[in-house]
Amino acid sequence: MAKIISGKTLAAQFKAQAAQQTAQLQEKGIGVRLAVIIVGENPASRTYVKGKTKDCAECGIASDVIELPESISENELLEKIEQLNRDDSVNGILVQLPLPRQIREQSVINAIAPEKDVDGFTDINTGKLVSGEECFLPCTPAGCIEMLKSTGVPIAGKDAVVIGRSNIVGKPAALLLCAEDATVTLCHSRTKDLKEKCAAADILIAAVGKAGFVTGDMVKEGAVVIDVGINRGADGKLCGDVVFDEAEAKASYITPVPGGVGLMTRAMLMMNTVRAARMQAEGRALREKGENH
Ligand code: L34
Repeated sequence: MAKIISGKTLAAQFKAQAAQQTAQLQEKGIGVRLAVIIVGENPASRTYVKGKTKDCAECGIASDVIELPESISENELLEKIEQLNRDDSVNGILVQLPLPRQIREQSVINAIAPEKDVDGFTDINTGKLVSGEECFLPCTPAGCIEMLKSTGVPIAGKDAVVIGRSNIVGKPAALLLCAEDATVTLCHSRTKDLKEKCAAADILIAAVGKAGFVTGDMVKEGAVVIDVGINRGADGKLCGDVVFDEAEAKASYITPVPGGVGLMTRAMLMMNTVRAARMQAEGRALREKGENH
C-alpha cells in the first residue's frame, strides 16, 4: 500500500511560509496584492478562483477578483490587463483559463507584465524556464515537484513519465523534472506503447483530464504517482486521472484527488505572489537610490 502525499498538509506548510513573508513585507510598509481575472461563468473556474482568494486571505495577501462577461472582446481584456500592469499596488496578475473562444489565450497572457506573471505562463517566463534562468514557475508543475521532494525519494537519475503535453502542466512539468536530473518521457494522445512506457516509470505524472485513464497495470511497483487530473466521475464526485485503488496497491507514494495537486497549485501561487511583491519592492528601492545620485 502506498503512502499518501497530502496536498492539504504540504500546502498548509507553504501557505504558512507565504503568510510569514507577507507579514515581514507588511512590517516594512509593503503590501502584497493579487488580481485575478475571470471571464464568463465556467463553474469549475469559479470554484478554483474562490479557493485562490481564500488562500490569499489566509496568507494576508489582498486579492481582487475582476469578473468580466463571457462576451468580452480581446481588446477590452487587453486594456484591463494593461491597467493592472500600470497599477503599482498590484503585484500579481492571473487570468484564469480557459477563456472564451473569441479570445486568443496566449496573446492575453503575453500582455501580462512578466514581473507580475505569477502563473509563469508568459512567453518570457516560459523561455526562462527552458533556459534554466530564474523565473516564476508555473504553479501546478511546481506543486508536483514539491510533492515529489516531500517524499524524500531522490528525483535525479529516475525515469519519469509525464502524460499530457499542455502548456500549463505537461510541458513545464517535463522541463522541471529534467532540471531535477530525471530522464523524462513526455507522452500524449499519439504516443505508442503508452501502457508499457508508464509501467516502466519510477515517477508517473498524470495530466490527461480523463477519469480512470491510468490503471493499475500502468504503474510500476514502488513508483511515485502524481495525479494532476480533476474530473467529475460518473457518480458526480471529484476524481483524478488515476484509478486510485489500483495504483495505490502498487505505488510507494501517491497523491489523492481532491486534496492533492490542486491545493498545491494554490499554495505555489501564494509563494509566487509574495515573491513578486518582494522583487518589485526591491526594484523600486534600487530605482529610488539611483535617482538620488
Ligand atoms: N491561469 N488558469 C490559470 N492558472 C491556473 O493555475 C489554473 N489552474 C487550472 C485551471 N486554470 C488555470 C488552476 O488553478 C486548474 N487549477 C486548479 C486550482 C485549484 C484546484 C484545482 C485546480 C483546487 O482547489 N482543487 C481542490 C478541489 C476543488 C473542488 O472542489 O472542485 C482539490 O482538492 O483538488
